Amino acid sequence: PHVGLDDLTPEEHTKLEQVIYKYHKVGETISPSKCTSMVIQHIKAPPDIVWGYVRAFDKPQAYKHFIKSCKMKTRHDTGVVVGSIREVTVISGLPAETSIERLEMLDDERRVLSFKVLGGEHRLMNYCSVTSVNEMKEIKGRAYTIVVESYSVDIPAGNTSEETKMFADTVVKLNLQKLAQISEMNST
Ligand code: A9S
Repeated sequence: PHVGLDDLTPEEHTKLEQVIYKYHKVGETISPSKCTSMVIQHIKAPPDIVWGYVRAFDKPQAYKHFIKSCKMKTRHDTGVVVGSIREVTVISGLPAETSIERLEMLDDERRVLSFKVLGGEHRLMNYCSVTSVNEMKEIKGRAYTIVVESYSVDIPAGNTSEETKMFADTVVKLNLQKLAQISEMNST
């Protein structure tokens, strides 16, 4: 189950072990109709800058590809809180139109966000992800960040677990690359 952990140094692995165990559900048994995975991204920027993009549940298009717009479906005057629901509209060319998503966790102290797909017109039903933004301290160096993103999703009828993982991993990887790009641009 140590998906995506190969790119970590032993020090990074030790530092992330707790977070991964606690928030990214490694080792949990899941139903055969679901697919899970984890993607890791190094970012040469301080975690606060990265977290600023990740925590903005009402502006996913800032760092996510494929999203044209986002509209909050819940009241806005208290700000975005756990339970807030957004509707994202997807760019053309994908087998998707919209997605309805609820904020499940927003922990500013540990920098962890989780959301869950409630519905919409697409094939990733019950998609649920956890994103943690982790500060890594280099000895005598600058702080950098490792983002860990894990998810689980229903395997759509007619697809295999491998196909589902390939598709969702690709989207997550592209999003985390864009997150790295804009964070690094913003911190130099
Ligand atoms: O939004 C994310 O963080 C991750 C994923 C995998 C999102 C996927 C997606 O938004 C599309 C990009 C539109 C692809 C959903 C929910 C369904 C898709 O088919």
